[in-house]
Amino acid sequence: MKKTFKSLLSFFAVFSLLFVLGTEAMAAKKSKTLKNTQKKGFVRCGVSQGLPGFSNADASGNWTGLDVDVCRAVAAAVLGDAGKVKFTPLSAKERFTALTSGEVDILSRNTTWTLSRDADIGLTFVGVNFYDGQGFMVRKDSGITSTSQFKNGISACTNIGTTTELNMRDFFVSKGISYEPVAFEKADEVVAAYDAGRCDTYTTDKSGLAAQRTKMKDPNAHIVLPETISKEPLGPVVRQGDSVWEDLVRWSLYVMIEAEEYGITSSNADSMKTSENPQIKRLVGSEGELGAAFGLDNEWSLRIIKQVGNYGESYKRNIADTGILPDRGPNELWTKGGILYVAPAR
Ligand SMILES: N[C@@H](CCC(=O)N[C@@H](CS)C(=O)NCC(=O)O)C(=O)O
Repeated sequence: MKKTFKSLLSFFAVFSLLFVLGTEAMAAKKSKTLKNTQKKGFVRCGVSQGLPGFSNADASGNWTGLDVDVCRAVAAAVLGDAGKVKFTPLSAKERFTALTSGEVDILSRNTTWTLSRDADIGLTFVGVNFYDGQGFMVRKDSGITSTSQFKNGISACTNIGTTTELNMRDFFVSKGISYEPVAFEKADEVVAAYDAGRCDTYTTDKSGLAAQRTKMKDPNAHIVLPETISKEPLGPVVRQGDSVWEDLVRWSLYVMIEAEEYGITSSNADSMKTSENPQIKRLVGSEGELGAAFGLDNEWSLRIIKQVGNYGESYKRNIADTGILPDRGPNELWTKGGILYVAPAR
């Protein structure tokens, strides 16, 4: 009898210990970055210094763009308001230090996911929000219609601290063409130099060429050559070491892409709560508990869709309707011939 009582006691002791450890583990899941963001009341987001369609501020300082929307989605999920974002414009050269030093908590700035950046001690890429590749722009009156016409001594304007510089080198070296790089830190300096005729070609991501040409004196005086010389998967980056924050940013982006796949939009999201489809119900929070993993309520994803829209809405608003890149190309859903394919939110 005594023995049974003793073993019962130790069973309860072990059970209570496991219970305490379990709850602590759950609490620890709430990340430091998430806690700080909730305390501050805004998401700290590093963006470009002005790239129409991706991250660009108007005269009153309102930021819009496909990259901006990733940070707005996180703000909607975490703070209930997509407007609660502090944007920090960063040049290509300074962007990673701003993230690792803790000045910003998300870097969403046409940044290419590469091995050396991802494997860097301080950085983690969370996904791709725009599949791109590097291209070249030339003046129409140069008569050049293909990179195969490039000659020795060609001068090329570009940005410091980018994959662009490295790919350009690889390209010209592999073709055996001598070239003169003309590089600046600020993107606007690059555009101004090319526009003023200081170089024969301007090279960057094709999305960047399309966006920056809108700033040129005569956008129609230039053409983007057909060749694509690299892969530039562009996406948001977070600091390494906070896996809950990393997951939260990743799934905020994925929710936007999956919402498009399931036909959930900013205007029909509420009515989708009573859908027959369990996957749609999970995305709008009327079934399952997908927010719990981040320590968030169940409407976190509904808020993203309602306040920011699905990926297609964001693309249309920022990139297609602004005339930057009307055709989605590879950035179309996998169900429609593109390569946008994300893991299922379930
Ligand atoms: N995707 C490339 C290039 C990124 C980049 O900084 N491109 C320039 C040229 S489009 C740019 O974003 N400029 C905009 C700005 O700095 O505001 C990378 O990650 O290195």
